[in-house]
Parts: sequence; structure tokens; C-alpha cells
Amino acid sequence: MSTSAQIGVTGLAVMGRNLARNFARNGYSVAVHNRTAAKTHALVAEFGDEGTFVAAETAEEFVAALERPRRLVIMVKAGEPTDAVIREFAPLLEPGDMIIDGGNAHFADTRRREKELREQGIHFVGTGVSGGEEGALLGPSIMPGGSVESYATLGPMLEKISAKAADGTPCVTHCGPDGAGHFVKMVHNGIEYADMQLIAEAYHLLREVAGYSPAEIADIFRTWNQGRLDSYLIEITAEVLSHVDAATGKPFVDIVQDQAEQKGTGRWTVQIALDLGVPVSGIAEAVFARSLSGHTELREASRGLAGPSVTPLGEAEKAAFADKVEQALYASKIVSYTQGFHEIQAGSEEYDWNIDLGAVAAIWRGGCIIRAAFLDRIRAAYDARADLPSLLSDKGFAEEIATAQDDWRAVLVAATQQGVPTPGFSAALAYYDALRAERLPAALTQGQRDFFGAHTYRRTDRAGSFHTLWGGDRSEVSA
Ligand code: NBP
Repeated sequence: MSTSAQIGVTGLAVMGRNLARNFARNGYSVAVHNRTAAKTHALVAEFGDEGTFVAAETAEEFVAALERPRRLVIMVKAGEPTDAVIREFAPLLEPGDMIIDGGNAHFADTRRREKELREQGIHFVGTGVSGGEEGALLGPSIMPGGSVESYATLGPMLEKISAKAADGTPCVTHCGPDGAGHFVKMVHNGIEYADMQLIAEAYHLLREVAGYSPAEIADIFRTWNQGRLDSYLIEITAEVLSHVDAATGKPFVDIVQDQAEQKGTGRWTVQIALDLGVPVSGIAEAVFARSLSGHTELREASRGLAGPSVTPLGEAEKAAFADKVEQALYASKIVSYTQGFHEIQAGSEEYDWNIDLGAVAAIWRGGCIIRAAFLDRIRAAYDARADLPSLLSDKGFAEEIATAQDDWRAVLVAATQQGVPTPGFSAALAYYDALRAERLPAALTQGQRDFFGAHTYRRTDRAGSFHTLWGGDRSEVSA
């Protein structure tokens, strides 16, 4: 076999197959391989005319087909299958070769794999890929980690196959060393969970409080999509809400079971945030909302619990309420992204990744699920001030929230009075109010901790740690 392919893809299920085709369509010669060879042959038979493919049946053939240094993309099921593939291929590779893992790996696994392979001189490039099946084919948002050296040759190829933002910029950036790319992808997915939950709550409010039909709500979302909420998720929400089930003639959204599933990246985002001490309450509520929806027996057992009697708004009030919901959704969205970017910043500091937050916002503008006009604003905020303490510190966002907050609060009052759950909107507002508070009740918490556990506290008026002799004369001692 000739040593000709510029890149290889192993793992040819939906993602790998489409990524391989994307490379080929962009003029690269692509070696293709899959554990079950039938998929390799099917790809070449069906799409061989799209570019240059080199089909390999065995790992040896696959490696032999790649030009040096080799660039080998793994697109298999994340977890043990990725380790199995690495075990199979690594002994066949040489120093300087690159293994690019485009699966949804946990960044801690990526760090481990990168370290092990580095000892053999192999570059392991953990790479987040977002955009699903279609993105993989037409241009995903790509979040590579790994060495600067590997990015030097790999970067231009990834830039070519990536999505392009409206201004033509490729949606790919070298996020940082080892697990940085998969970390950024993890938080991307966490933010995606939050975005979806907030949209779901907006829908729920428009349906239950305002009494709009799914088709009417679809129109409202279409209007919102013309403004500052312009995004892929808002766009597809309108599509889903306007879809009518062919079998029953009912709105599609009414015939789908209301139990949301998840694959785990949202949960990872929250777990890691807990480890890093970053309050991602909006993302956490989104993950919990999905898990609550799946507790069918618990929900069944709770059906009879008392709630307020719901009286939908009158015709005259509906449109004004919808405008308020838009404000609440936008303000809550700013908070979700504030929390997500805080987590990336904290991860970057913890692992010494030096992640450019503005560049991350820029590569999410196209190709990925959370792509949105809004991300241009975030990029501009970080471009204006790279060490921005929080997105809420950006003057533009702060002003928009200042404008939105009365409506945001009014929507939550209505939701509470009508008994419509809004965990995402509520968590976002609580976060906002907590951050801007002059004093938090954490002082009382510290007092309680000192009372039962002598955990000590710091005073507002002088330095040091103190303990009050709660069981004695309640005098204060230095701790
Ligand atoms: P899947 O996650 O369904 O994985 C199927 C592929 O893994 C097949 O090629 C299969 O080979 C291979 N594989 C398995 Br399973 N175990 C293996 C093993 N022990 N050794 C070698 N190969 C093995 O595919 P996907 O949905 O295309 O996703 C690929 C990756 O991309 C995943 O990590 C996923 O999380 C990530 N991702 C997916 C999406 C999406 O929208 N689907 C988006 C972004 C990222 P076989 O054909 O022989 O069974």
C-alpha cells in the first residue's frame, strides 16, 4: 500500500464517517478504518467519489497508509473503547506521530492518555468536536488540546474542515495543553444543557401562564430569533414546536413523553465545578431538571400535591408577558454563560492551561449546538478586557441585565404564583442577586459553624481568625 494519506480516521459510525468525508471533500487524502471492516467498505462504496479515501482493514494497513508524521483521528465510543484503540495503535506508531481523539472523552482521561503517550514521544490531541452528525460533515466547531507542536501541522487542517463564523473565521482554536480541549467541550455541553433548560422554561411559561398554543409559541420563538437571542437552539425550538404529529394531528410536543435523557457531559460539568468550587447553579439545575423529569414514580406519587389554581392571562396581557419572558430568558442566558466561562477560567488556572476565553467564545459562533449571535458579544467582552472577573462585569451585559431585571423578576413572580417550575430562571436570578449583594447571610452560616464545630470565623473589623466560647461565657478568643 502506498504511503499517501494525509490523515486517517478510525471509528466510522456517524461522526467518524462524516468527519472522514469532510476531510476528503476538503482535498485531503484520508485513510479510513473501522473495527468492523464492513463499515469501511460501505463508506468508500457510498462516498468514494467525494475525494481520496484509502480503505484499511487492519491496524497495520491503516498505519502504513499514513504519511509521516502520522495523524490518526479516533472517533469511537468514549471510555474503554478509546483506550482499546490506543492500545492497538500506539505500538505501531513512531515518535512525532499524532493521535487525535475526537470523541467525547472526560478531560481527566485525556490528561492520563496524553501523559502516557508523551512518554513514547506520541502527541495525543484530545479534541472536542461539536455540531453532531451534520456538523462533522459540513463543518463542526473544533476544540483541540494537546501540544503546540502538534497544532502547528494539525491546526491548518482542522481550520479547513471547521465551521466558519459569519465573519469567515474558522471555528477552531488551540485551547491549551493536554485536556484543555475536552474540558472546553465539556463546559460547552454544560452550557448547552442550561440553554435548553431556559428555552424549555420559556416555552412552559408561555404555554401555562400566557395560554399560548405550541404553534403560537413557535411564532414567538421565530420572532425572538430575529433579535439578540438569534441562535441555532432558538431556531430549532420553533421548528419542533410547529411540528404536528402525523399519526394524531396533535402538536408533536404533546405526544412526546416528558422525560429528558442525558449522556453525561452536563453531569461532568457540574461534578467538576463542585471540585473546583465554581457555582454553576444554572447548569446544575438544568441537569437536575432532566433527572427529575425521569423520576416517573416519584412524579406519579406527587401528582395530588396542592398547587395554586392556574388562571391563564387574558388576551390583552399575553403579548406583554411574552416580551417579559424574552427579557428573563436573555438575562438568565447571560448568567449561564457567566457561570460556564467562570468554570473554564477556574479549570485553566487549576491545570495551567492558559485558555483564551475570548477565543473560546469565538469558536462557538459557528458549527456547534450553542452557536449564537450572542457569542460575538462575549468575545468582544473578553477582547476588551482579557482579565474580566466575570461576564457580568462587562458594562454592556450589566446594562442589559439592568434593563431586563424588572421583567425577569415579574416573570418569576408570575411563575411562582401560578406554580410553574422555573429552576433555571430562578437559579440565574438568585446567582445575580447573590453576587451583587452588599452582605450575604454567609456570616450567619459562619456563626453556626463556629457554634457547633469551633470552625472559627473572620471579623469585618480586624484581621485574624476567631472563635466564640459558645458553651462558656461567650467571650471571643483568637484562633
Ligand atoms: P459511537 O459513540 O456510537 O461509537 C461507535 C464506534 O465505536 C464504531 O465505529 C464502533 O466500531 C467503535 N467501537 C466501539 Br463501540 N468499541 C470499540 C472497540 N473496543 N474498538 C474499536 N472500535 C470500537 O459513535 P458516534 O456516535 O459516531 O460517536 C463517536 C464519538 O464522537 C463518541 O465519542 C461520541 O461521544 C462523540 N461525539 C458524538 C456526537 C454525536 O452527535 N453523535 C457529537 C460529538 C461527539 P464497530 O462499528 O466495529 O462497532
